[in-house]
Amino acid sequence: MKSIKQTTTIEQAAKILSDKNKIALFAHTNPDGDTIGASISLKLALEKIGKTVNVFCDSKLDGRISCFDETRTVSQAFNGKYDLLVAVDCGDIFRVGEFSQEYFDFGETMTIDHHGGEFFSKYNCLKPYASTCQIVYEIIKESGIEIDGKLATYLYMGLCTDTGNFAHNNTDGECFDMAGNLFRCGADIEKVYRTFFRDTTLSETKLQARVVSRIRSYYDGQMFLIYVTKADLDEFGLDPSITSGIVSYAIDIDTAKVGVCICEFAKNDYKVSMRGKNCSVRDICAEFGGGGHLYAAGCKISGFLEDVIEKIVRAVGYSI
Ligand SMILES: [Mn+2]
Repeated sequence: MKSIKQTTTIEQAAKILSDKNKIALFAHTNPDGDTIGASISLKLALEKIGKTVNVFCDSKLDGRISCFDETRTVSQAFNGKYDLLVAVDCGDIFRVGEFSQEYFDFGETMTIDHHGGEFFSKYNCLKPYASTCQIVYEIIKESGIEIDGKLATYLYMGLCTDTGNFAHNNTDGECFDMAGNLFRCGADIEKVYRTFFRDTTLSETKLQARVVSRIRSYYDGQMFLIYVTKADLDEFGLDPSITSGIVSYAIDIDTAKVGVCICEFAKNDYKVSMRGKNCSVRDICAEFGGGGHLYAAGCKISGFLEDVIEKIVRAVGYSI
C-alpha cells in the first residue's frame, strides 16, 4: 500500500530529498511558470549538494521561456534509473501526463504541490500556498542551500506567474516577503515579468487585433464574446495556446459581467474560456461538462461556430 494519507512536512521532504542521489522531477503537462520555475529551482538547489537531477515534461515548452537557459535542459523523453520521482505542481496524477503510468508504478514518489490535496504519491508535501515555488523555497531554506541570483529567478518565476504578478486574490504578505528576499538574492524580476506578462510576437499581436476588433456584445453590454477560428490560427501560423489571455479583453470592458473567448482548436471543436465579475461562471461551464474556479472557468463545445456561440449566449443569459 503506497498511499499514506498524511502530509509530508517541509522538514521531512528536505530529509527525503537529501537521502536520494538520482532524482527525476516532473513538470506538469502544458507547463506554466510555476511548474517550470519550481522544478528548475529544485534541480539547481539539489545539484549544489551533489545530487543528479533531471527535469521531465511531456509537452514542448513555450518558445519564449527558452530565454531562461536552464529550461533547455527539460527533457520530453523519460528514461534512466532514479531513486525518487517527484511530481511538481501537479494536483493529480494525470497532470504528470504521458509519464503518469510509470510514475504510478514506481515505489518512491513525492508530490510537491499547492492545488489542494490529492495523495497520489508515497510522500505528499502539500501546502495551500499561492504557488508551488513557495514550497520549494521552504525546502531549499530548510536544506541550508544558498540561494544565488539564478536560483532566485526561477523561484520568483512561479511566485510571480501564479499570483498574476501579485495581483490575484491568492497574493498575501508571505508572497511579498518571499519576493523581497528573492530580490535581495538577485532575482531578475524584470526578465520574468517581461517574458510572462508582456512579450508577444508580431503574428500574435495581429491575431489579437483581428479577433478583438470583431468582439460581440450581448445583454446591453453585460456579456462580451471573442471568437478565434482555426482559419485565423492557421493564417498566422499560431496554435490555440496563444489565445489564453485574450478573454481579458472581453471581461475588462467596464460594463462586462461575463467575458468569453472561444477558440477552435480542431475543426468544429471549441475551447471556451469564461471569466466573471461578481458573476459565477463555473456553473455555466459545468452545464457543458467543464469546470474551474468561481470567476474563471472553461469547457469544450463542438459544433458549427454560430451554433456554439448561440448555446453559450443562451446559457450565460440565465446567469446575468
Ligand atoms: Mn502552480
